[in-house]
Amino acid sequence: MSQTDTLVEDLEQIRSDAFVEVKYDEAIPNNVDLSSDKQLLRALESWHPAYLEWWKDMGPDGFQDAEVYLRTAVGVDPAGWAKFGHVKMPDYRWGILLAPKIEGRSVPCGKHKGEPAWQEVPGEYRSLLKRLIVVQGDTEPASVEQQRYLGKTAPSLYDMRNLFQVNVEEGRHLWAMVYLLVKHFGKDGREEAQALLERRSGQQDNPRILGAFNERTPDWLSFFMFTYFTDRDGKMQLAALAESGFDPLSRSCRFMLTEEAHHLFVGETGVQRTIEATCQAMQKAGITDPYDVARVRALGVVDLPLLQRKANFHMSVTRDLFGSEISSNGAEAFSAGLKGRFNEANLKDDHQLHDALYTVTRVVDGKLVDEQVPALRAINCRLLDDYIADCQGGIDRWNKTIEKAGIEFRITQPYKGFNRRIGEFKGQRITPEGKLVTESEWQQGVGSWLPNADDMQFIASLMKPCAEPGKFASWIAPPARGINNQPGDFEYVKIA
Ligand code: BYC
Ligand code: FE
Ligand code: FE
Repeated sequence: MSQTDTLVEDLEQIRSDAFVEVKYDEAIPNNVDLSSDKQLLRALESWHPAYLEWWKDMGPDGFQDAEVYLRTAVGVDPAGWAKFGHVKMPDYRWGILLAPKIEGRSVPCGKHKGEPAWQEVPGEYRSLLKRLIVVQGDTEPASVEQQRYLGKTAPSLYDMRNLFQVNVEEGRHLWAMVYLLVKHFGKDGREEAQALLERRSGQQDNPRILGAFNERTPDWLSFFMFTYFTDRDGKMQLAALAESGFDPLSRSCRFMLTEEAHHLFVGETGVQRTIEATCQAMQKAGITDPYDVARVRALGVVDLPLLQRKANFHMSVTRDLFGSEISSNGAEAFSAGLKGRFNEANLKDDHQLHDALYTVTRVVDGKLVDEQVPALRAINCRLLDDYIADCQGGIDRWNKTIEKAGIEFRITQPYKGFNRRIGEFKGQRITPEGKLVTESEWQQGVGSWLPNADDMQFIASLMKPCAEPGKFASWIAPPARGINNQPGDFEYVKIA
């Protein structure tokens, strides 16, 4: 019996356990009683083959027949929601899972605060709500497309498995949004669901909606930075949407957040292990100067200044994903009660922001100035500030490793306005230290602030695949422990 069969058997077992209400005997695993809504079921069943076709065309290139040690969501109970086993990715059970309904839940913010949460789409906000769901949905397949060639250069089977785990779950996140579109938005919802399979990351004539999702993720350092910084936008936006007064969206996002934690873990530990390998190699070679780049690179590890430039790129591009700091769209989504703030329920204010102000940094007459603006209009700025604070934890842990190795170097976050294309700082030239500079000063400095051609070439030269169980490429240290406590030489991916 193959491992896949065992997994299916385990799932059967779990299905029969009374406490789990996820149905795995249906074509589309779900805990939303799909079988009782024939029209919805038909719509999803007709989308399913198109999804699989998209997955085969745009999902992990060259590994569709590999058996991957994946976790599958089998319930929404926080104590035991996942099951592990080797599966071929196209056979992954992409399901529709909502977090449990909270009885008596009300709209948490905005002008409808305190009214019962909506179970159906509030007519007056239909198009705004649909737009939010479409934008959220669009990022999920985009990231899979961006990462589709990485399997071939994986630094280990462990890392390859983590990549594929993230990929299948981003696929499931697409399902989550498509379910909402198809169930709640009729014909145009079905059209949007189709369009989500048609846009392509980086494609000229039909690109993905948001900027960062059209950038390339050409190498594993980019992947780890992306999963640390850009999946963290996912965390923040999902947390804000989990506060939605539209209850089905809230419940979808609450469950998605459970999966998101692993994506952030992959990013944080990926960068962490890269730093570990660098510090160990430097110590062994007796190099203490982090700027002795040629010697560090000769050791087959990533120099720390390059890591900083990579981080600068991913942070600045991701900050653009929060939209303009001052935004009428943001204000409307909040006052309509469609999208809350980070941690809305625990904030101590009126949750309506009647007379509240918020400090936004703007560029006025060639200077950076802090202005008090109505908090309602600064909703995006606030989420961005919360995001920047949330990024710091992992950076501090990375720095601990560098400090322990006795190397004088610290990874820092660049100034908020550095390298921005959206919002208040768009069109300005601002250094990572937060100094407004001229175009020529920018051109002079940019090679030391953002990855330059040399950097990218060097990173590419490190991307030698390492697919022997328990072995790792030179530039990355092994993880502290295996996935689901598997031993170090576990065969996470059985390459066909
Ligand atoms: N690129 O008032 P504005 C994730 C557009 S990540 C291109 O400034 P608004 C994941 C904007 O669409 C989380 N266009 O901003 C992570 C609007 O266009 P329209 C994704 C941009 O609307 C890793 C116009 O500019 N989820 O899950 O308040 C792997 C003016 O907009 C950009 C969400 O984003 C940009 N960067 O806020 C996998 C949540 N920024 O409508 C997955 C849902 C803005 O005038 N989305 N524009 O044509 C939202 O909440 C909002 O749409 C945004 C923008 C926060 C994105
Ligand atoms: Fe996602
Ligand atoms: Fe994610």
